[in-house]
Amino acid sequence: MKQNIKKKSKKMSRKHVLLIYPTIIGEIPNCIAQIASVYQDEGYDVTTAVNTFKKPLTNKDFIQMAEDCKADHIGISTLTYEMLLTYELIKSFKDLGYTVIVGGPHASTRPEEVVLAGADIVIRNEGEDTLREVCKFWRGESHNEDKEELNKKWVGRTDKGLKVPDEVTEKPSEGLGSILGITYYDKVKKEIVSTPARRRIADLGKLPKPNYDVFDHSHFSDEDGMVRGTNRIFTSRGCPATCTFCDWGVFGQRVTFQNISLIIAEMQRRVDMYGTTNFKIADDVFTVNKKHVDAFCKEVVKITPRVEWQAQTRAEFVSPEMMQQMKDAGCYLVNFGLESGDQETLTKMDKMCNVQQNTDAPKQAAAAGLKVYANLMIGFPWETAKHINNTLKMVYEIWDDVFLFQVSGSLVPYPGTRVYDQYVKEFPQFKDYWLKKGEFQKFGIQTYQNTANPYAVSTYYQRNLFDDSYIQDEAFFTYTKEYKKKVAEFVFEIGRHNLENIYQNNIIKQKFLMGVSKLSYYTYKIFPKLEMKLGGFLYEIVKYFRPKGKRANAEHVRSLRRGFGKKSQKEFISRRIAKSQNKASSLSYENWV
Ligand code: B12
Ligand code: SF4
Repeated sequence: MKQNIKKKSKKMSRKHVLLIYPTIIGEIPNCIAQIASVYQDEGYDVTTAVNTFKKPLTNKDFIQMAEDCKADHIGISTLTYEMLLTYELIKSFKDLGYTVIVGGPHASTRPEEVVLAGADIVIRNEGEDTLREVCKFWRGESHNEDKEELNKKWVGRTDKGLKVPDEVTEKPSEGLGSILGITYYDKVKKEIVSTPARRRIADLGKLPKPNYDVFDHSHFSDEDGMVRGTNRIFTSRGCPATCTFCDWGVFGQRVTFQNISLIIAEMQRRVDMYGTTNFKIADDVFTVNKKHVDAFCKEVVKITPRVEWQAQTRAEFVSPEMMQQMKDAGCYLVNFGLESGDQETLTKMDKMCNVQQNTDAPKQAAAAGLKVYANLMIGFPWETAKHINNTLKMVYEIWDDVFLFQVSGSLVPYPGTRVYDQYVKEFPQFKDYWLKKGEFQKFGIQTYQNTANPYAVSTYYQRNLFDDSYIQDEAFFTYTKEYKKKVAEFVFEIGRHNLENIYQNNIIKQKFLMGVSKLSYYTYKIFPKLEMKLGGFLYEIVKYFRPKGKRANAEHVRSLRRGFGKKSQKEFISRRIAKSQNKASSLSYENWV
């Protein structure tokens, strides 16, 4: 076995790390941009490998890239889906003698599993400070085979499609025991060790700037030249809430804030360097602190040229004044995590807000002239048709205030969430589903899918109305017939609402697309594969006849369809403002569009 291990050269003066984002994405992943900066500060050269819609990469490609850049070691970021592929990747790298360091949401919640899959070190939660310490200790080139030990830990896992790694790294464990926030296999103790959690990084000002120059921009650029990802900015980390369905493990409940002048300087840097002018504030709850919002709004208008931005938040953390202030400061869209219009469901999911607040917030935002997106969730195991009815009631109340309800809100029990822990005994079919081969590897990705032919991998209705397939197929939980029927009604109402807004001046198109969606819905119910085959085929035909240049990439059109296009955004807001009493807000809107 040992002779198969390819030793990495120890003589290179500068070390080289290959950072991998294995799950498909359309923008520069922020975690890799952050981690790349830390590595560079620590004296490493960095190459990145991101699995993108424009250039999908396989495990073979990642390995080739590691060989090409002569990487000393590999860093991998993990989400929960397609974990088996990531585990195969880790295994392949280990077979070749690389040392592998892993972080991200999945590794943070299931660190032992990742070590069992072969990783040398798992960095849990916020990675910057921990990685710096690991870099100091890093001596990771010698290997030791200890299959026997791993075998013991592996009991009950092999039937889930995972293989026992052949060897584990010995050296990195030396001295690692004193580094907080990591998990690794300790050769001396012969066990997996998780050191105590590290305290959250209090001063975000000390974080290095994300490095976007270590990515191939051609894989992320929009038709209008924007490099996707350079527009995502954090002004805070963490969320004070503890929703039972949310994987909030990486940042936790403590909210830490970035210094306003540093945020503005960073935004200006991105305007100057990448021409980014439309920012997405990625904070979990941007408006959690009034003073922070106030200070941000006062400063963001100083960026030249003036930028527009959007943010996401919770319903109880906004007021009419704050919405107006944000609007006047260039905000054009607020995305609310409303989740439900049923009080029992809100209480049981620990949302810590009520239906009234959920109804008021979109109204306040809309009255200020902001475009509103709203996230709803369905599929909780306690829900009945009555709960969905109540959510629909709320939907009708805010019908004119919300531009889009998002299409992917079926409950997925992420590991580490309370929903997972509370219900896994009652619904054992979803125990460790990320380790099961097949469909479970792809969950959560259909609606987001943006391949060359999206309709070959997801149904028309899932992408255009609301994706209830996990509920109808009972992928995670079981439901009554009555509930599923009500969910279908919900899907069509959400779809009708969204189509009305996206194609607001074209009733024929609205009706036609609703008809196609219904056809797609019922075809999928009876012949799921046929729907996608047919959809994929028709899509190819439409693509063939579409005038050249009209559709350079699927992502762009998707953005337009979902209302990101300036024209539809402007039309919607003008229409809504005309309806609203608050005429004043329309004036400032014109100033910045
Ligand atoms: C912005 C965002 C997106 C953006 C951009 C994603 C990106 N990766 O940049 C978009 C809209 C594209 C997106 C899509 C999706 N997202 Co998202 N997203 C987020 C959000 C709000 C912030 C992520 C982020 O940029 N954080 C900032 C960086 C710096 O933090 P980080 O990524 O956690 O990385 C730190 C550590 O984890 C660690 N680390 C991470 N990787 C590595 C690697 C190494 C080597 C090391 C040493 C350390 C390390 O160090 C980093 C610095 O501290 C999080 C929620 C949250 N607050 O974390 C959800 C979140 C990550 N998304 C989630 C999900 C489910 C999705 C989707 C699957 C949704 C869907 N149904 O399609 C897709 C997946 C797309 C994909 N392939 O990434 C879940 C993941 C849950 C899970 N267990 O898998 C989260 C946690 C939301 C939640 N609370 O449930 N998302
Ligand atoms: S408010 Fe949002 S980010 Fe915070 S715990 Fe709930 S779902 Fe997660």
